[in-house]
Amino acid sequence: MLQGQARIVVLAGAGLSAASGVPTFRDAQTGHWATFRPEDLATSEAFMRDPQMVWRWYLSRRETIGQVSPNAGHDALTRWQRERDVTIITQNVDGLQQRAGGTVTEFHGNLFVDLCFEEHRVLSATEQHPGEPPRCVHCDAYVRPGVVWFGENIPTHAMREAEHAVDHCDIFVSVGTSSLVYPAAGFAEAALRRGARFIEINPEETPLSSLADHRLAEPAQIALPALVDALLSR
Ligand code: BV8
Repeated sequence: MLQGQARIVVLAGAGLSAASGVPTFRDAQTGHWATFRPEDLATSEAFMRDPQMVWRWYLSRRETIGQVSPNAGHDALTRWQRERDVTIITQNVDGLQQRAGGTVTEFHGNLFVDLCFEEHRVLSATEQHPGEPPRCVHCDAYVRPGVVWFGENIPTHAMREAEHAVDHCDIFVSVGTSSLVYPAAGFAEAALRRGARFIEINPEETPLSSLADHRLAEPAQIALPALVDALLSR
């Protein structure tokens, strides 16, 4: 099915970065953050209510991710993308697939980008007054992370890229996602409606598992290298 000229879309979730040591959203938060649910912190309401606390949460995640490396799952996706028609849509904000050399559509933004909270434009370090959070030198609003918060729309360019890829794919592969967060979780069904095949790679079941043509109930760092080796060796 995956051989030849098949047009493949891969939707990646936090499970792909788990082997690198990045806690998934479903993992209990550790340490100081253990008392919070990510869905409650990753919102503009939480940021407006307590900018310092939310900013510190993002700083701690930047620090964690700054110390980890892409894993064999990321490397396999990059290898696959170099040899075949593979589009990678990532829900992850950790930048690890790019560090592994892949080209991705960042559907939920990027943790390491700083935005002006009011103007919603990217700010370089020199455009910020230091602080927790820093402030925009142009309008004095708080600086926020360049991620898509719950309740916020997906960036237009990312949505357009993703929808186009899903509309034209032969096979839709979801890897390491709980398939709970929309609109990303809606892509598998959109692909199926168009007659594409659906492969799910996840050690756990998800609400979409019953729709999959094939399920690889394996961790991504094991399943992806094995799958890509098998495909590229023929
Ligand atoms: C929006 C950035 C329009 C922030 C994130 C229906 C339609 C539209 C919207 C909604 C809807 N229903 C509800 C909504 C609202 C909401 C939503 O989906 N809520 C959920 C909780 C029900 N969606 C939104 O708000 C989206 N915006 O729709 O705009 C709109 C506008 C106004 C009002 C309404 C709608 C925006 C969603 C983006 C949120 N931002 N991230 C940040 O990072 O701080 S999403 C965030 O959670 C992550 O980025 C990630 O994408 C997601 C968690 O999902 P996963 O990646 O799947 O990770 P998870 O931990 O859940 O699961 C890990 C999986 O890996 C598990 O299954 C596990 O078994 C597996 N695993 C573990 N280890 C491995 C593994 N798999 C393989 N290998 C391993 N080794």
